[in-house]
Amino acid sequence: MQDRWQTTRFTLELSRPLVMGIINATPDSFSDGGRYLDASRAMRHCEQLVDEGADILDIGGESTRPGAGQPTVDEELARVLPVLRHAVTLGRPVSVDTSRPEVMRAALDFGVDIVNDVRALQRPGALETVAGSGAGVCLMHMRGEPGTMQADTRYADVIDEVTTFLRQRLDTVFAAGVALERIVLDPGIGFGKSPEHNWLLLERQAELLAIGRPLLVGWSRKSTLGALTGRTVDDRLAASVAAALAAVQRGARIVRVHDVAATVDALKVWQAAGLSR
Ligand code: HH2
Repeated sequence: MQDRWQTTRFTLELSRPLVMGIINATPDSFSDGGRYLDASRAMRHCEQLVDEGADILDIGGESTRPGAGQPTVDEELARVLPVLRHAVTLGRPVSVDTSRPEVMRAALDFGVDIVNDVRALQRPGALETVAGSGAGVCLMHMRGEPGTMQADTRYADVIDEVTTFLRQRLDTVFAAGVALERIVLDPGIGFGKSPEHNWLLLERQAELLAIGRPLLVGWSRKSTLGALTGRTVDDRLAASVAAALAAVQRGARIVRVHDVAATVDALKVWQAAGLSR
């Protein structure tokens, strides 16, 4: 079923595009690093994003920006758990942005609804952890590791490589016992890709949709938008909203964004204009 995402507590109808609001409880995220490292500020930010109309809250404790260092498991747990515990009380599905099975397990114990893994459940133990839960999952394509992924961004055929990878991960995760309606896919904008690759992934998004599961995409404030507009990371609101709309117009069903209020407004206009039909 293409238009539904089954998560632990919520069945998300994808008949309209959903907005996933980002909360980075990290010291070093590329756009908001350090702003929400303090748990109480991160909790307030969750509340604010709900007020602004976020459909999903995505909380992470590891920055994946190129060259970012990796926290220890204990550091990552200490960053995200207090925020997750609060977030699950806010009446919206909550996602944990992590690749570590230890963090997934602890988050799932708190009732978190979705595991968003930029490494597509490839770390030992991650697949089993998610399969043994009822959580939704986002499987993302990334080539290499954040520390080095931008060093070599050559592809023979980026569309073929991304679709082949996502199809294989979908098959593997399904075979491990995760029902298809629990899975969404993500091309991983900016993860081991040049701006040209990212634009091509948007232009030819239909080929990713043909895999048969809904697409989640994250263009928000990314450097490809900076390369196009010449704007710094704090000045990419208009470009981020335009990219989210373009992705939705090309069939994405969930957009992962920092600027929830602006994106929600833009999507309301998009729908009122009849573009969703
Ligand atoms: N992008 C980032 C992190 N997690 N997850 C998915 N599914 N898709 C994405 O495109 C994606 C993601 C990077 O953005 P951000 O979280 O703002 O930065 P950082 O990794 O530096 O914390």
